[in-house]
Amino acid sequence: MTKQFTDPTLCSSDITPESSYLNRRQFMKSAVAGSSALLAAQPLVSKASDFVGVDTFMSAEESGWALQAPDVLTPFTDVSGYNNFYEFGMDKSDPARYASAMTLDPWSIRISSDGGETADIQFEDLLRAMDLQERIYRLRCVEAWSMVIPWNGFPLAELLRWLNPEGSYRFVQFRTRYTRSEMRGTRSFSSVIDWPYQEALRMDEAMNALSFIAVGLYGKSLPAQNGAPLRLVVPWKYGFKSIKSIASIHFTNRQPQTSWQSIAPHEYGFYANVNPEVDHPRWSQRYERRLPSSLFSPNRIPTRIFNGYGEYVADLYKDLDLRQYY
Ligand SMILES: Nc1nc2c(c(=O)[nH]1)N[C@H]1C(S)=C(S)[C@@H](COP(=O)(O)O)O[C@H]1N2
Ligand SMILES: [Mo]
Repeated sequence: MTKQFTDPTLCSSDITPESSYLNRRQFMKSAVAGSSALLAAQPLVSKASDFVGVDTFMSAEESGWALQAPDVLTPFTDVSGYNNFYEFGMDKSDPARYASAMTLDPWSIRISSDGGETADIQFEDLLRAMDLQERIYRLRCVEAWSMVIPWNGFPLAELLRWLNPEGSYRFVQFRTRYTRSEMRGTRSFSSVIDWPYQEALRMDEAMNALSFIAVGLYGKSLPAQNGAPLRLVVPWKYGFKSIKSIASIHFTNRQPQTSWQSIAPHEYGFYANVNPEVDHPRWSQRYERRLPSSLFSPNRIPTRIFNGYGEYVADLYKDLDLRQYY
């Protein structure tokens, strides 16, 4: 008997088209821990997630869990070739072409708080402190396309606990690195964003078990275009919340401004929860195009509230009018 899929960490299955990924039992055996390996785009050590008790390294058959029909892993070429990373241009192919100009090593992250604490941490040190695991999540862009991506990384909650700020704060704010000389999109006249790119979460959202920091995908270190060396992944929110190439983290009690909200507040809210009932002013959010798709097979599927993760996150918003707080 096949159980209906209900887990947020979609179970990897033997149907993935990625041969390297199919062989991951092998790579797991041979993989060695180490952050320099990571920057050299070698396989990451991945630990099966014990999140909700599902071994993501079992095949669907072995584990008795099955993928939902539309939730097939998006091939690596689409995940790393069709991107939004405006720092490197506005076309979907620009990030893959230009993001490699970004210097990834060394990479430090400035930690600060309203209380005045500041510290700089090195990405390598952070990586050494964290246990890596895999999470397969749907990613739903506000532009109404979506993918299914196998991320490697650690829960954001683990990172926040490790940072252990003094006092308690209501929000956590993130900024992307901003190096104008390396980011051609930021020098463009058509660039609309007030750089650096900024995002933020309410603390209870940040501490939710689904909020994740990715340092890899498909078992390899993150491609630059996907937000190397570390980026946020918040699978129940529109993709623009999942900020890439994080250079600073700030703990605050005031709700921070976020980049898209600043550009068009009536179109993009602070919450940005995936919601088929609340349309974007210029287009419907009822359906999404699941990549890969083409003119002849558009692969159009209905969008689900909270991107299908309501079971895990709906409680966060029980007192909120989702139409008003979009
Ligand atoms: N710094 C930064 N982060 C960003 C963006 C961006 O332009 N700059 N685009 C966002 C948007 S709109 C989406 S849909 C996702 C896309 O992530 P992916 O390219 O890894 O699929 O990244 C998000 N994070
Ligand atoms: Mo997006």
